[in-house]
Amino acid sequence: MTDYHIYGRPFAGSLIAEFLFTAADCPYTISFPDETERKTAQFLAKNPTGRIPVLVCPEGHSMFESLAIVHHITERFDELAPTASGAERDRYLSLITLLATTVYPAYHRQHHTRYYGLEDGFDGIKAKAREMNDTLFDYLEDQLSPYLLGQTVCAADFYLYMLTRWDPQKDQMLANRPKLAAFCDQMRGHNVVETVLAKQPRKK
Ligand SMILES: N[C@@H](CCC(=O)N[C@@H](CS)C(=O)NCC(=O)O)C(=O)O
Repeated sequence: MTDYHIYGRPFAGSLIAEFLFTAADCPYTISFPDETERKTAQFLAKNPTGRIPVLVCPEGHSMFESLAIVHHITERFDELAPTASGAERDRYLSLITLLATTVYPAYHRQHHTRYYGLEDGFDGIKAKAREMNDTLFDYLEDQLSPYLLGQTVCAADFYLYMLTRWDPQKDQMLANRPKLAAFCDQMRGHNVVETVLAKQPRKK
C-alpha cells in the first residue's frame, strides 16, 4: 500500500491534512504544484477548482475540499474528532463546517481578492470579508475553553489554528480576544504543529 499524497502549498490549506496525519502518526508525502501545474488538465481532474489541498488516497482515488479531507482522515483515525452521535459530535460538526465553509472563504477573499471583483472594488470586498471573520472570531472566542471542545485538542482546533495564521492583521485579531490569543500560543507550541511547520519549504 502506498502512502497518502497531499498536493499543497507551504503554510496554506494543506496544513490541516499535514496536522491530522502527523497527529495520527500516519506517513504521507507532499508536493507543491505551482500555478501552471494547477491549471493543467491532470490537476483539474483531481480538483476542478485548481486549488489545494488535494489528497490522493492509498487506494488510488483522490479527493478535494479540505472539509471532505478532514472527514476522511477523522473517520480513519480515532481520537481526532468525536465519533459517537450526540451533542458533542454535532457541535464539532457545526464548528468544523463553519471554519471550512465561512471563515476559510473569507480569508480567500482577502488574499485572492482578484477572483471576486474588479480592482476598484477590492477594498470593499476585503472589508466585508474582514467584518465577517470579526463576527465569527467573537463567537469562537466565547466557545474556547481552552479548546473548541474543552480540554482535548480535536481536528477543529488544528483547523482554527491554521486559519488564524492567515490573518493579515493578527495583532488586531487577538487584541481583545484573550482566549483566542492563549489558544494560538498553546497550538503554536503543540508538538504536531511544531513538527509540521518546521517541515514547510521556505521561499528562497
Ligand atoms: N474550499 C477549498 C478552498 C481551497 C483554497 O482556497 N485553497 C487555496 C490555498 S489556501 C488556493 O489553492 N488558492 C489558490 C487560488 O485560489 O488560486 C478547501 O477548503 O479546500
